[in-house]
This record gives sequence, C-alpha cells and structure tokens, in this order.
Amino acid sequence: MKQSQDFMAADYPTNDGSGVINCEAPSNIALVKYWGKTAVQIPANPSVSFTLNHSKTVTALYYKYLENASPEVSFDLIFEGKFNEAFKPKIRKFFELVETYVPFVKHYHFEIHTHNTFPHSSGIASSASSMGALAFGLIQLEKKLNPELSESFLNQKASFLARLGSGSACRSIEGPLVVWGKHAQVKESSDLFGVKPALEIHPVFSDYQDTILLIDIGEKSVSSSQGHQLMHGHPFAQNRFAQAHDQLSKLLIALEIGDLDQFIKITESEALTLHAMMMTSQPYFILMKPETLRVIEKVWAFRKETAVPLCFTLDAGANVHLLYPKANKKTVLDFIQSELLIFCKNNAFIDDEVGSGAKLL
Ligand code: 2P0
Repeated sequence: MKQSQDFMAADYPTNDGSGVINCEAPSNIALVKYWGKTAVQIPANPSVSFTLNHSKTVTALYYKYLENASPEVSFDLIFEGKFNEAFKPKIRKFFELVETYVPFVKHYHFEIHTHNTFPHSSGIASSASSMGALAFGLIQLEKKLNPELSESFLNQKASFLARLGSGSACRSIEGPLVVWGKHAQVKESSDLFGVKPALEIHPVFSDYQDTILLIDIGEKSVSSSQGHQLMHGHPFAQNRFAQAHDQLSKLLIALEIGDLDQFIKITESEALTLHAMMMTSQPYFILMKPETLRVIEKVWAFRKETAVPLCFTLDAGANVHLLYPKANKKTVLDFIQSELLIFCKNNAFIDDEVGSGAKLL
C-alpha cells in the first residue's frame, strides 16, 4: 500500500536550463460523489468518475533554472493571455503543499500559461482540470530530471499532486473511469490518488456521452470547499459514507456488465443524495435552480416515453449533466433542442463524452 512518503523525490540536480512543457488535463464528472473530507483532501468516502474529453485546461509550463533556489516557489500565472493575480493564491497554496514531493520546483521560475476550453464561469468546475494539468506538467518536468521513473508511477504521482490542489483533480489524470478513495472491491484503490479500476468496462460505456446543460453560470453561493466542511457533524454523514461504498460496489458491476438500468438508478441517486446532503447541512443550502428540476422532470418523462437510457447527474451546482450511450446521440440531441434548451442560460450546452485523461501536447 503506497504512503505519501513513497512520492518524495530526491532533490535532483536541476541543470535542465529552460524550456516549456505543453500539456492538457480534462474535467471529470463523478458518478459516485466525493462529498466530505478530512485533512489535505483525504476523502470521507470513495468516489468514481468518468473522465471527460473536450472540457479541459490547456497549460504551457515555462520553466527557467535559477542559480539560487528561492525560499518559496517563484511563478507567474497567465490566464487566457493575461497576467492573473486573482488565481495566484490557490496556486501558491498548491506549491506549498507539493514542494516536499517535488523539491526541484524551488530551483525554477515558472510561467504558467493556461486557459480552459469551456467558458469561464460556465459553472463547470475548473479546479479539477487546472490542478490536473499543472500537476501533470510538473511531473513531466520530474521525468526530464529522472527519465528512469515509470509511466505508471508518474501518473500516480501526478494524481497524488493534483489531489493536494483539489480533491476531484486526482481523477483527471487518467480515464475513462477513475476510482479515488479506499474501497474494498478495488484492491489498488487509495485515498491518496485516483486509479483506473482493474475491470473491463462494457463497450456501451466506453464512448458514453455527457451533454452538459448550462443552467446557472454565476458564482455559486456556497463553494465546494465549504460544502465538504459541512459534512463534519452532519446528521446523515455516516450513513451517507456507507451508502457511497455500497453504491460504488454496485456501480462497478453495472459498468462491467453494461447494466444500464442499474447505472441510471445509482447515478441519479448519487446526484440527488449529494444535493440532499447540502439541503440537510447546518447551515442548509440549495444549489439547484428551478430549471434544474424542470430538466430532471423532462428527462424522467422522456425516458419513460421512449425507453432511451438517458439519465442525469449533478455536480455541486445547478448545471445538469445528461449521460447516455453514443448510439442514442441523435435522439437525445433532438430532445435537448426541442425541450431542454429553454432551461439553459443563453441556450448554452457543452457536448462532451468520456476521454482518456491528461496528456502532453
Ligand atoms: C465530486 N465534487 O466527486 C464532488 C461532487 C462536487 C460534487 O469534488 O475542496 O473542488 O478542492 O477538494 O474537488 C468538488 O470538490 O473540492 C467535488 P476540494 P473539489 O466531484
């Protein structure tokens, strides 16, 4: 069983001069939700997600060797072509948390050029893809310094570092399916990083579609970090954590055998449970909007009428992720056009599908 210490790196000789690492990492959508954590992003329960394909952060990590190591990591952040001060504290915090594991970072000045392929403030969380891309980029630098490290170790370490930036980010390094958090049925699972479960997912899920309806694009009233904290002392917390273990066991079987009914049952239950936890926290809060519920009702009616295995899931926000097999794409897109677009801000949606994770460009 890997421990945090296993990811410590030697203080490599850092004579690699200067250069750039171009990489990208996608967002992911949890099917069994991470909601509640202890210190430094140790999840209160295991989660599993589909890695997305098109919604991603693209990062160019410029590095320049410093003769004298700086006391804290030296970097500039250029978001969408402009120097950005607002996002720097989160990145600074990330570097503070990871520097023990990648001590060479103090020997460089970084210019981090980054942008998302999805619209800013679309309600799509960018922390998973942005922290995923940055962690992956740093690991590529480590690979240059120590070419002997194996691909699987480097992916694990990228996920480990990404987790320290944002919990869900550890599920954005690989794909199409990533489990994060210790779970009895996934031998290789860990609270420290995401893993691809050793199962063959049924072909129907290998190109599963996720069309994201953008219902509310403003700032959320309660952040995910606050939401996680509210699970401490939550009256239903222990039952919820036990339920997540159980639903994950059942979902993995459904994913393996292609049981769409069971997939739908668990995925929708997880989405509603997540929001039920929010509604029963102290203080309680609601992130869904009236349009979220209208869409859910429409999806249920459509499924009943057509028997198309379309289901929804929700992130910590009002947007609705519509999940369905690729074979049903035309029917579902027609349904979205004719009945759901009216619930979307500026008629906007993002057409995505499962993908394979972070990569070098
Ligand atoms: C998830 N979410 O499993 C759950 C479901 C949102 C709803 O993980 O504090 O941004 O950075 O660890 O990962 C969002 O929380 O929180 C999240 P931090 P994160 O995807």
